[in-house]
Amino acid sequence: MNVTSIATRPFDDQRPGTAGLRKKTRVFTQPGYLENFLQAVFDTVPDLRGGTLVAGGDGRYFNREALATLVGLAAGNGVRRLIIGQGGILSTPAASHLIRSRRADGGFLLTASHNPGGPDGDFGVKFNVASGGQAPESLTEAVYQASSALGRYLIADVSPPDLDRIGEQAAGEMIVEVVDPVGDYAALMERLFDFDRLRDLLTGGFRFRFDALHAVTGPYARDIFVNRLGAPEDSVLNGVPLPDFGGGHPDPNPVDAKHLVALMAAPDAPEFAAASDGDGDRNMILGRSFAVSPGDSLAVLAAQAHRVPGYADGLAGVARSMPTSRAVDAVAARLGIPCFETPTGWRFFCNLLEDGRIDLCGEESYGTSSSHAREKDGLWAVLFWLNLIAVSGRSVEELVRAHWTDFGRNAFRRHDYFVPEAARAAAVMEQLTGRLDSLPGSQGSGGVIDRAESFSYEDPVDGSVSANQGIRVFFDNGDRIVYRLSGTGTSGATLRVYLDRPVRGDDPSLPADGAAVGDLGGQAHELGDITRLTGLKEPTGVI
Ligand code: VG1
Ligand code: CO
Repeated sequence: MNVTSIATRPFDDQRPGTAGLRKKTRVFTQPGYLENFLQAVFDTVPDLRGGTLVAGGDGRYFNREALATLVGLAAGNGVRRLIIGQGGILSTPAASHLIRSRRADGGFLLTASHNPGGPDGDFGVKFNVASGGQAPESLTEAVYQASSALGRYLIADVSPPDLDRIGEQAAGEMIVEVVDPVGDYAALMERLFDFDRLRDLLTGGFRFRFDALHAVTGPYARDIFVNRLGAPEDSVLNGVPLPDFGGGHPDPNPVDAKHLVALMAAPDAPEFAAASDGDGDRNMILGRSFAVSPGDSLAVLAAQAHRVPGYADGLAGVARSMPTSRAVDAVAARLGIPCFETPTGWRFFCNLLEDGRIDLCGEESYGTSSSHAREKDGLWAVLFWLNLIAVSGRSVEELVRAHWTDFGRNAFRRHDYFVPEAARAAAVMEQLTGRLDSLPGSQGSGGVIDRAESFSYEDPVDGSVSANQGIRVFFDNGDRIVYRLSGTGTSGATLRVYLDRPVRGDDPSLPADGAAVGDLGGQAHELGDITRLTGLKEPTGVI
């Protein structure tokens, strides 16, 4: 096998964000760009030499070409075995599971998640470690440092494998093993959920729709819902993965997937609808004319987990990202289990999961999962909800409203401000940071500010500290506002403002959606001086 060392110049923008390196596709297709980043990972994780690696992606434009490059780099860097999903496809949770079940030394996930795909869209690469979890901050930082000083990459001259043929092929001295991307994952779901009850539900007249949004979950949903559970064929919408996701924005939330919200508001609406994102790790759950807020979803799943086979023995603990609504905290308190609060990004849950401290965790950005994987998992959440419906005989709305009555409710909404000039978004954070000491005592429209601080997290497992993870402002009436900058965008900057207002149980005078936060968004806008600093009079996105 001929390995060539190719001289390269470093790129200065390869610092991974909230979940991997995400850039415009045209940035990734520049000569040497992908090669450099992959080489920086190989240089930073020497265990990959002689080891086993998993690779696959969400099927977006450039997926196959990037995998061909990875094959050359992996062989050139001495990887012994490279396991790839057939057709280059692996959902993020399935890849995490495969890394774990095959005891691989790591994996490359080719995805920019819900960001649009195509030559004018986005592409991304995420490196996951041997536990199946996202690389910790210390590792992504080391990769960035390596990328900034890179002078060469190592590539083997091997013919590209046939990614559509299941089985082993040689790529020089490396073995490429093409595997069914769905089978192992579906079998894991069968172990966690009551498939008999689910089959009874889905073949018994219960009408449901799962929208794969032309992204990676199509083949998974088809195998699980149609083949294994007997649901009618038309239960799975947009089930064929397309390189540009059919021109859509594969982000499962009521704004980007408003066609599903409309479907669920129609007179002949099915009982249940759900969707997942580009790489299959997010989920949106809808009942008839009712959208489940992600923080509520996490809280309901935690409160009801004992009714589902995989969690019948109880939960060791739960966790939520800091900006996520505090609904699950009340459940943890009732169950007498710990509730951890982590910075945004799934990587911060991974140590807690690995150490057995938590079993369920979630984020406000439509991400929920459990100790069965080290990534969030869209289809898992859908199956969990269906399992609860099957055993309780209740609808989505009934389950959520009963939860509110029992535990109280945290109304939640996120306001996003897309600011083309990144420095103007950063200015909002800077001026708030400068005022942290003087904010307590000032009066908002609902309450007085109790506490204002920049969130810093100390990982209880490895002691690492992550500072500046967002600014949170607490009011004496229970309201909470959080400000942070997005770390997944590929242009400009997005300021995220998270609004959390505790309200009385199931109060029929309040809207069932995020509008129940009332005037908190206006207060947050004023407090952040957002109009003056960014020029935006209102949020560019409300989710
Ligand atoms: C966003 C979400 C965050 C999520 C991340 C990756 O990050 O807010 O909760 O973990 O996306 O999800 P940010 O930095 O833009 O707020 V995914 O499905 O895009 O991998
Ligand atoms: Co995703």
